[in-house]
Amino acid sequence: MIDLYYWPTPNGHKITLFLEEAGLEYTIKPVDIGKGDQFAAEFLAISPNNKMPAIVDHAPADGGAPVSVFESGAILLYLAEKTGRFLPSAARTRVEALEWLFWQVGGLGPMLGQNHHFNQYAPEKIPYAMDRYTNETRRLYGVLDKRLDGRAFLAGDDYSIADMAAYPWIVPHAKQKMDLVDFPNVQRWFDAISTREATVKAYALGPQVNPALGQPLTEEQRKHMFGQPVK
Ligand SMILES: N[C@@H](CCC(=O)N[C@@H](CS)C(=O)NCC(=O)O)C(=O)O
Repeated sequence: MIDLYYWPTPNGHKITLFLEEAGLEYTIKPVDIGKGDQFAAEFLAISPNNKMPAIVDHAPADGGAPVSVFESGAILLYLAEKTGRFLPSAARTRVEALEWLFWQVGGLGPMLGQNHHFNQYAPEKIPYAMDRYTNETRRLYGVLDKRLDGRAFLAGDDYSIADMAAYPWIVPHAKQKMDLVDFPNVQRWFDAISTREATVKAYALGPQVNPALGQPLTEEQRKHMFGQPVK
């Protein structure tokens, strides 16, 4: 059994996408980042960077003590290795999946996260920052579109953890000021993933875990999410 420390955000969705695809049993442990759950000592013991997602695998492959993993890319890789699924085994395609997984966690996620911050959440409208991250988002969508030209998925013919990492960041494309009409390969890939049964199930969990999903943030939520104390 796997405990998934989760809140329905793009990084959280990555892991429910995998768990639903693989049909692994898991229990959701909500981490309400708007209430500050990410700073609780028990959570920090699992995820020292005070961010979800994280998992605890109570039945690791070696049969030993439970294994905890933080960072969405590390979790996807751990789960792929545990199940032998969604990561090609041939060295050449495997490294391609890893390249695009790392591209997501090191580039697409952080840059689009700043897009969300400055376009949606920042208390002041800062045109330089809004333009900077909207332009960077457009550039990254272009990179994704080029990669998907002539390929069904990021690592080739098969859906992999690289796609599971990238897809949730493309879901809010309208809020990022992107139009998928400008990125036809991304549109095709996006539609193919959106209609997978596991994707539908994973996204249905969002409003169950956070009934206020999609509503504007309250001052209290902003304080916990963007005003973290530095120790
Ligand atoms: N690099 C991390 C990023 C995770 C992340 O940014 N999580 C956000 C929500 S999407 C979070 O937990 N924020 C709470 C906080 O920063 O206090 C990963 O890929 O897992």
